[in-house]
This record gives sequence, C-alpha cells and structure tokens, in this order.
Amino acid sequence: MIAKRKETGVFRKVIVLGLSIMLFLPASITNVSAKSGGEDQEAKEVQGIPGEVELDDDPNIAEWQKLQYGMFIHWGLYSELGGEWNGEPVTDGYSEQIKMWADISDEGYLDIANNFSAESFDADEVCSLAKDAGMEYVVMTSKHHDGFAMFDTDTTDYNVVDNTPYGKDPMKELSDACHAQGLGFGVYFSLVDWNEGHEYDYNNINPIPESMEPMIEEQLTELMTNYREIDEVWFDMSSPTPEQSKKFKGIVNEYQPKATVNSRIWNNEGDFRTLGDNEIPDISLDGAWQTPASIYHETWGYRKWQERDDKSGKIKDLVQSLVSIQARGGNYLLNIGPRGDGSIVDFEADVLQSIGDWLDQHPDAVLGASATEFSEQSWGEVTVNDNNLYLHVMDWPEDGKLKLPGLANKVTTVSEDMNSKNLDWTRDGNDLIVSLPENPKDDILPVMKAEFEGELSIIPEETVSADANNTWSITDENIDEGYNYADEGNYSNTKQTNIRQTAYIETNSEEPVYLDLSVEADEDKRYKVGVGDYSEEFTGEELDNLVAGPINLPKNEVVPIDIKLADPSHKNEEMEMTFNSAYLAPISSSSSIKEIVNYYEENGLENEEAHAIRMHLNAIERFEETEASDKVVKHLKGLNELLDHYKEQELISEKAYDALKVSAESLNDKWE
Ligand code: H79
Repeated sequence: MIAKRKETGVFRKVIVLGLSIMLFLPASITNVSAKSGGEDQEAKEVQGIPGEVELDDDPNIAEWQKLQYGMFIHWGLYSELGGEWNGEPVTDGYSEQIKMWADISDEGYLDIANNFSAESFDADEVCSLAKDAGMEYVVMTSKHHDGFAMFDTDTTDYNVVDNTPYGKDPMKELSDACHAQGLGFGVYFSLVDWNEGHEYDYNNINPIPESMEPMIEEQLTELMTNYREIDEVWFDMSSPTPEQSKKFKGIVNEYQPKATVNSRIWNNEGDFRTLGDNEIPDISLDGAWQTPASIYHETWGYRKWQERDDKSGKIKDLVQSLVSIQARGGNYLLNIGPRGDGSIVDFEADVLQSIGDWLDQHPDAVLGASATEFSEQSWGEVTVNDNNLYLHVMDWPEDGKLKLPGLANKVTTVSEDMNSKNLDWTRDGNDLIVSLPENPKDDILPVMKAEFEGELSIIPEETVSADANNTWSITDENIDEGYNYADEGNYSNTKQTNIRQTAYIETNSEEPVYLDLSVEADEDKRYKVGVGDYSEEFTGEELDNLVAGPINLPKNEVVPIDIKLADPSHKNEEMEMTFNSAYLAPISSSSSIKEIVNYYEENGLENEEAHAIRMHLNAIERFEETEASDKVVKHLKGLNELLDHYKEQELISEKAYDALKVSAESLNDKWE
C-alpha cells in the first residue's frame, strides 16, 4: 500500500500533533553505563546486524574471493630491457610499455627476442616464493600490449616459443607448477596489441577493430584450453564494444566455467571489479573486487634503475595494504617484475618473504579471516575469524586506548595476537575499549585479538533509535552507502557508483510501522525498498514521496532499511538517488488514503492537516476490522481533538471543519 505525500516533512509535524492521543508508549531503551575491569557488562538486549561480510552469492566468485591474495607477474621481452633504451633510463610510462614510451621500432624490439634465453626462469621457485609470501594464486602476463605472446600459439610466430632462444612455454610451466603446489592459476591478457594493428595510445584505450577479433578469439581459446584449470582471467585495457566484451567473456565461460573474469573485460561484464592500478579504496565496497598493486607504483615490468631503499618501510606499507584490502572485503594481487632472464629481484623476494613471515605470526588474523561490517576506524582495520576479532592497529591512539564502537557481542578476553598475556579492557554500552600494550610485540603491524561469544553482531554507528513518540527520524547523515565501480567501456570512463543506501533503526516494539520516505530518484528506474522481511518495488517517481507499509518489525533488533535498484542492468549500476529524509512511525499514527479527506483536501484543507486526519481514519478503519473498540474510541477522541485544535488555530476552514465534524460524529454515534 502506498500513498503519495506532497511535501517533505509533513509527516513529522503530523506525528507531533498526534502526540496527545498516541496509544503506544515508547518502550524504554535500556542503556548500559561504563564500568571498568576486564569483564563484559550486561549488554543491551538488542540484536545487531550480522557483522561478518558474506561472500558473493555466485559460488565461483565466492571461491575466487577466498583466494584473497595472489601474485601478479609482469614478464615479457620488455623485462630484458629493464626500463632502459640505448643505455638511457626511459622515465616516461611503465617499463612494460617501453616499446611505446621509447618509440622502439619493431625490428629493434624483436632483436631483444634473440637474446631472450630466460636461463633463470624457474616456475617452481616462483610458486614457492608465492607460497612463502602467503599467496594463494598466481597470475602471469600471457601477452602484454607489445603483442609478444609469452605462450605457445598457432596464431602468430611473434611468440616466446618460436622466436626466442628460450623456446619453451613459460605459461605452461607456471600452470604446472601452480597445480603441483596447490596454488590457483590465472592468465593476464591485454586487449591492446601493438603488433596486430593498434597504434600507440598513451592511455591504451584503443578500440578493437573487427579485423583483430579472430586473433583474440583464437588466442583466448588456446589459453583457455591448454593450461589446465584456470581460476582467473585478467583482461587489460583497450575499449571493446559491449558485443566484444560479451564475446570474449563467453570464450572464457565456455572452456573454463569456474574461472572468474576481471572487470577490465569492460562494459561491466566482469565477475569482479578490478580497481585502478594500485588503487586502495578508503571505504569498503559492496560486491567482489580486487586491487592490483605493484611494489613500486611507477612500474610493473622490471626496471633496472628503480631505487629500492627503505625495505622495512615497504614491507610495512604492503602489509597495511594487504590488511586494509582484506578488511574491506577485497582481493589483493601484488606484482613482481622478474628480470629478462627470469630471475626475481632480491628486494622483491625479500619483501614478499617478510610479508609471509608477518602472516605466519598472525595465522588467523588475515588469511582465512573475513571482512566485517564495522566502518573504518581512526586507528586501523578490523577482521574476524570464528569467534575472534582482529584489531589491526595502524595509527596508535595517543592515549593508548583503542575504541571499537558498536559491538553487540559479549567479549571474553582481549590479548595481543600470538601473545598469551591478557590486556585490560572495558565496555561502554556497545563500545569495546582496549588498553593497548605499552610495548607491542610487533613492529610491522600490531594486532589485538578480542574473543567474543556467539555470531558477530554489530550496532552500526548510524543506527537511529526511536524518539519519545516511538518514531524514527532518519536524515542523510544516518545513511550508509554501498559503493562499487562501473565503466562505459574502458579504463578512463570507469567511475565509482553508489549501488545501495541503507539506514539502520533499532526497534523496540513489534507494532507495524509505515515508512515515509523523501528522496530524489531517477523516475525511469525501479527501486527495491527492504525493511527487515518487508520488500517492495517502486518506480523512482513513486519513491520520491513514498508512504510504504504496513511493515512488520522484529522487537529489539537493528533493522536495516535498504534501498537498491530493483533490476539493475548490471550489478554495479549507479542507483542515482539522493536521500533526503525518512520517518518510520507506528501504524497507529499513520495514514491511508481516505476519500473524505481527499475531498476536503481538494476543497482547501491543507495537506498537513489532511494527512493528520487520515492517520486517525486509517487507525480507526484498522481497529474496526479487528473489533478493538477501545482503540477505535481513542482514535475517534483523537480525531475530534485534532479537528477542534485545527479550528482553534484556524488551520482548517469552517466549511471543512463542519463537514469533517459531521463525519466524525457519525462515527462517534456508531462506536459509543
Ligand atoms: O600491466 C600494467 C599496465 O601496463 C597496464 N595495466 C597494469 C596492470 C596499463 N596499461 N595502461 N594503463 C595501465 C593505464 C594507463 C595509465 C597511464 Fe600513465 C596514465 C598512461 C599515462 C598516464 C602512468 C603514468 C602510466 C604511464 C604514465
């Protein structure tokens, strides 16, 4: 049931006016005051929202999410040059794109192939390093923008097997090594190909001419059929048409039904969203996503002249990135750029090894742990694994007190991770306050572990409690927005999108409510409004001024009010909605359309007053149905009082007053 409201804010005034005859008194909200000591206080009897972020509904995507952390490898002819041409460093662009940035001729570039013997490439060693680093999968460049295939292909002899002294297929070796060592295996494939017709474009957003399609299709088919099971296909750059994106993805799906495809297949066809190079979002994202990162942001391919100082700073940085990405629900793909001979740069191996050592010291805090619905904390990040919360302290609070707000669970113990000595802690309502150790054991990233009982349950900071009128008033500041990214066909037109808006209310009674919503939404789109178990779809036009309900609420729970697109064209379509305000009020104070009020409204009764009167009429109608005569009588009394009040304040015309009074009296007669 819906009704349109013509002005925002009307409902609120109605509720205030209706106060005197409110039938339902607000249940008092128990509040817990601060006490100290390492003991949990009697927690407020409110059930929060589930605190653990769930994996994707699609089981293949969920399996991919569980991989969490992988090794990216940029290795090709460019690695042989190491970012130098004619003995000079090429400082523009990434070193894997040196052919373009140094404008190297085709012949000059092919000369490199003559020296490419890759005598130090050892796929097993690469995989062992990945494992030592804690990584779960490996993705290597099968072909970068230079078009030189690092795999065995019949489509061109511009490839590593036919055109180098190495003469073997490194992708095959890597696939075998990954499978032998229990690592996932993925393939990077650039849709830009300077050898097959693409001109240089510094932004690498060239469209794909039809003439290039057969080659791409054939190469993809080879890659999807000759390298055993593939977990991830990592497309990159170019500007395919929507049809091309669909077609290329279709080839992956046909031969590797379990493989996930990254969003750089473009046109929103990917299974998960790959963010910008080295982009770590400062907020959690909804849905599956990944950050591709290079140890030095300036390059992915090997660069001889890269300054590699401050190893410990780099390790700290990358551990923080890994943890932040995990805590925000993402997947981290961290790159190494081996030399042309296939050897791994010591600095990079050391850094990865150290990340792995750190993970070994925190075996449950990151790998195998989940993201939470806690918002980002000023001091760091939160992950959860079974009954333990892990508090990753990146910015040490000055007073040594770490506050985690909104934890609904009972806490049993708090300690520094991998240290049996317990820490002091207190509860202040739903907040957990931990006294941090003076000398944390860990100088890379200290982690505190809080053990709790039951399923993780969170009271979001934005949660709105009912006011004294048993009404929830929600403003845009209470809205938790869900974001991801969408593109219009390439890297340059990728934008962050808002795909969900959620308010949280803490309920205190089981009385059904009406939701009165004021938003600005796209008239042509359909939206889904969910409140607990209630779910209805509306057009953007309807949503603008919506009264929805009745809605049943559970008692003493944090209930999300979720607005999303009902049928998005793809999972990250921008919802195009600006939230103004929302009110939830018990049905006993709400309204449904009543002919009589409509009539007088059309004849001069102000909207606000009409709305208030409708509230009572609606309640009367409902209680008539259930034959709750005492409630009917109370509402009639309220209706009469309201009419008298309006008359006194000259809020309604004499004529409207008289006519409504006649109607009210006839109801009085019936029920008294
Ligand atoms: O393979 C790596 C890059 O070579 C490839 N994607 C990653 C994984 C890539 N190709 N193009 N781009 C990424 C985006 C282009 C970024 C650019 Fe720039 C920004 C080109 C010019 C400005 C940064 C600054 C890179 C070169 C100069």
